[in-house]
Amino acid sequence: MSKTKSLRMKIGIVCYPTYGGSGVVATELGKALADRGHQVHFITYSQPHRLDFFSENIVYHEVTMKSYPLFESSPYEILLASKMVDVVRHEKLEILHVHYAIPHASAAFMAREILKSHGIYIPVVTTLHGTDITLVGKDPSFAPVVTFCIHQSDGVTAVSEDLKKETYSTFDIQKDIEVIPNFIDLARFKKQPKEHFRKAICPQGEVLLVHTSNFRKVKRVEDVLAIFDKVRHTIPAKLLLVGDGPERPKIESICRDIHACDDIRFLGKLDAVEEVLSVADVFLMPSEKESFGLAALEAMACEVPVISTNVGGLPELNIQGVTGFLSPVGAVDEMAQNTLRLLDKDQLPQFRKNALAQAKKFDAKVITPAYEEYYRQILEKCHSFVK
Ligand code: GMT
Repeated sequence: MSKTKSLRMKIGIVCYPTYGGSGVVATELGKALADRGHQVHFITYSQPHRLDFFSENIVYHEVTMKSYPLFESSPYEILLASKMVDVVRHEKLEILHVHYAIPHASAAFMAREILKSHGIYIPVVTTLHGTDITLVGKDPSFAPVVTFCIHQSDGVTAVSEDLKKETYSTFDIQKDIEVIPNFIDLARFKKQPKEHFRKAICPQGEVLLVHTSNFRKVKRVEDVLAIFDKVRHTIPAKLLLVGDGPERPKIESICRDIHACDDIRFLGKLDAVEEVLSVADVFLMPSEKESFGLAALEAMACEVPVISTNVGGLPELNIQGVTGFLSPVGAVDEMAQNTLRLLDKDQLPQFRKNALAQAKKFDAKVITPAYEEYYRQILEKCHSFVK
């Protein structure tokens, strides 16, 4: 598997520390690499929320915000680049892995150029996560910098084949992009016996639908409610909404309009999402765009089949008629019909088994060595041209 297993590396990881797929993937990757003996240095503006424990192989470096009367906001990219220079020099890092192109890839480029003047070449790997390409990155106000920085990175990975394709079609990029998908810690995300919780939520034996997201427009949470509303008119049902974000007030107001407040619970930014997934029957992901769909993978690992749209990387994860069903964006009638198909007592157990089998293909134990191997290739390539 990994030729690098015995080669311990000093790796810098830069990510968004907030709730959100890219930060979760970056943090979980750092933890897995630390478990495999590498020294991992996280560089960001606050402690990543899944990094709340001690590990002898993990160090956290905070980028301190600075203000000055002339600045409207803190110049984060410059502060981050300066911190990267400092950490690379003093901790003798061998590779920098930045997650989400904006602004991490450009800050890393700046840091790498500064370090050259100190006689140090630090290879930079950029992982594209999705909205950095599909929404924000393609905006003309960002596109020239994103294109340049992707080119300048020593290595580029994307979390799905579809994101790789979209990157090539959106930007003028000739560089090789390696696809390394999202992954899951199967020791944490597994179906747990939480029947007491299920009884509390579904006292009359109702079916239970779950949605997890950051409640941004792109997640189309209003479609979750539309699907749920159609399902509950056929079969008694409850809905749990995990997460929070800008669309929440609108979603709360829809709940009132459709008189569903007693059947829907908002759980907020819950850390132990696997406990909720353990009692769910179906997971709903009607996103407008989704480069991979980490939240759906978490559900599948807990044996919950998925109703999703057929956009982006979702067809690489959710297999039509096997682990759930896929529909065009906004096709809420079809998604509601398919939810009812999944809930059929004779069908659901097999869908649950299939979902788990599919999740196993994205086991962190398989994907972490793929990143190690990729780092090794990039280090070899960079060492040969630096020599
Ligand atoms: O959309 C989110 O949930 C957040 C976003 C992020 O960048 O933090 O997630 C993106 O990256 C995840 C991890 O690689 C992917 O699993 C998500 O599909 C992707 N989101 C979108 O493409 C909308």
